Amino acid sequence: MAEESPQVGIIMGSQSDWPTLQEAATILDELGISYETRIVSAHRTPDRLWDYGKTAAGRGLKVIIAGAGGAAHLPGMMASKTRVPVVGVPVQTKALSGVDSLYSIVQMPRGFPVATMAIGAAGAANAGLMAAGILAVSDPALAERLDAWRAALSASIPEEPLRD
Ligand code: RP5
Repeated sequence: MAEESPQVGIIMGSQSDWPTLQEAATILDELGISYETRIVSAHRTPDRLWDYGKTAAGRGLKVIIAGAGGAAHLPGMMASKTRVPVVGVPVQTKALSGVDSLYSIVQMPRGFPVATMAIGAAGAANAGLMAAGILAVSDPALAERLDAWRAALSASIPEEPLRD
């Protein structure tokens, strides 16, 4: 579902963030949600960030998933540039395990929110599910697919643990 009139933008600060953000893309694929993927760095490509934020709503994006690590200013800067909801994914880092990313993303000033997920792969997958939930509010067919996805996950959890 990549690139076809994308409803969701998945952006990341670096190619090295892709293994994490891929988890969000996988969820969107499973739920049949169109998306695009871009490298947009707050520090290395600030003009690209500016243009992406300026055109996001007009291009029909409904949710932006933004992942970055370390001094992770991408989600917050994107939120300052567009009214499209931004879901932030703190990428795990070697130096500080992603706590740096988390703090950089979560602690936004009043007025410009970022819906901040958990650090790393689980956070990225949840970002995909958060985007799906937002879109499902006005898309009954997607709401049905999301309900089925959630029910399947619940059904996959055994009632009793396996014992050695
Ligand atoms: C951040 O710096 C990126 O989001 C990435 O998580 C981190 C390291 O980037 P690379 O040095 O791997 O390109 O801007």
